[in-house]
Formats: sequence, structure tokens, C-alpha cells
Amino acid sequence: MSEISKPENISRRQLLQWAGAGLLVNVAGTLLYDPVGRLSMPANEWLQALLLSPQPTPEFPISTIEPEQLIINSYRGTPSIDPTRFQLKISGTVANPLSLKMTDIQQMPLTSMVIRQVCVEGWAAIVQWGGVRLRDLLTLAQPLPTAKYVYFQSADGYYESWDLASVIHPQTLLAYQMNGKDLPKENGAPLRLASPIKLGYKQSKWVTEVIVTSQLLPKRGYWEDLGYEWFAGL
Ligand SMILES: Nc1nc2c(c(=O)[nH]1)N[C@H]1C(S)=C(S)[C@@H](COP(=O)(O)O)O[C@H]1N2
Ligand SMILES: [Mo]
Repeated sequence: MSEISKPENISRRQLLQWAGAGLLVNVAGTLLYDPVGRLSMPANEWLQALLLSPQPTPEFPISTIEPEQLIINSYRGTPSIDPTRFQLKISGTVANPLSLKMTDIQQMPLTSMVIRQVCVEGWAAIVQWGGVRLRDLLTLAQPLPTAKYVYFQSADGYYESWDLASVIHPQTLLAYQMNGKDLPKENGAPLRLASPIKLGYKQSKWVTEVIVTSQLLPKRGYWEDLGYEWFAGL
């Protein structure tokens, strides 16, 4: 995993606007301490998960990517989205709900990783993904102490829910690049989930809304509601 660019283009003012007055965690995920060295906010699920800092999953060399192995798997075809009008909404149990354009998201730090995508239908492919860490987006939205789960709504009607710890894993991205190029429409443009710690059906394509919740709702995910396992860890 490598940081390809830094967020020079995001002004401090803009960040503070996004993050609101209670800014505790900066975009890089670093905790801010008060002058006596104590955390300036009571511990909560979000902070605990950040502090746990999981071991990163090993990645692959770029020479091993398998573009021809990646099978497009869409339950309902490819929705049409105008990327210039697109806005990603982040809402729910957060102090600072957001609506971000692709140009806002592309100014945030870009993370690139080469991982294996695994589908329960019996195929796998090594893919390079480039995008923004979900934890950076959540840091701007500031999950409230009761935050525990995150729902992802997609433009084709697909929906998914994840546990907060997996969402803020440093290799969980909202990707807009695939194998070094702009993410193709069929693979989820303008934004899709990509993570080495979850099965393919958790990796929502065409994500339009990120909704933080304190509870799992009766509907947990498109495939899960048809009987597939919810956690779906790799
Ligand atoms: N919105 C949406 N996301 C989705 C799907 C889908 O049908 N709709 N299929 C899932 C499944 S089962 C897999 S294996 C991966 C496939 O990603 P790919 O088409 O880029 O290979 O996307 C996942 N994300
Ligand atoms: Mo899948």
C-alpha cells in the first residue's frame, strides 16, 4: 500500500469546515490529544476501532495483476451515472453529514493496493485498486459514539452493511481506479468498495450513499438477505 499523493489541494479551512468544530482525528487518522496528553473526547466504538489498528493483509506485486481473470458480476446490469453530477452522501450516526463530488474525493490522499478479489461463485483475480480510504471519509463525517455499522447504498439498488472495524481497516477503499486506469463503468464507476478482507459480494459497486448506523437493520445486504453469510471475511 503506498500513498501516491498528499492532500495538498485540500485547504485547512475546507477540512475544518468538513470536520466541524469537534475535530479530533485528522485525515491521516492520527489522534489529537489535549495539552495534558489525554484524548479530548470519550472513547467510543469508532475510536476504539481506530486504535486497534489491524495487521494489514499482504499485497501482491503489480506484475501479478490478472485483468483477464476478473469477471464482471452484476445482479442487474450497469446503472448509468454522470460522474460530473455525482455526489457521494455520508449520513446517519455522524456529527457532520457530507455530500462530496468526485473532485473533492480525488483531492484526498490516494491509496493504491494490489489484492485478490474472491467471488463465492468460484473465481478469483488479483486486481490493483486505487482510491480513498473509507476511514478518511468517515473521519471527515465524524461518527458519533454509538456508531457500529455502515450501510452502502448503490445506484443499481444493491445494498450492503459492514461492521465498523472492517470499514475503517486501512485497506478498505472507495476505489475510482482499477489496474492503473479509471475504474470502468461495469466495475462500479465512479466509486466502489475494494478491500482484501471481505468476499466479492461485500464490495459494492456504484456506491452512492454511506450510512452510519448503531444497529443492523432487518435488511443487511442483497446476497445476505438471500441466505449468504453477513461477515464474509477472507
Ligand atoms: N452494486 C453492485 N455491487 C456489486 C455487485 C452487484 O451486482 N451490484 N456484485 C458483487 C459481486 S457478487 C462481486 S463478485 C463483485 C464483482 O465485481 P466486478 O464486477 O468488478 O468483478 O461485485 C460485487 N458488488
Ligand atoms: Mo461475487
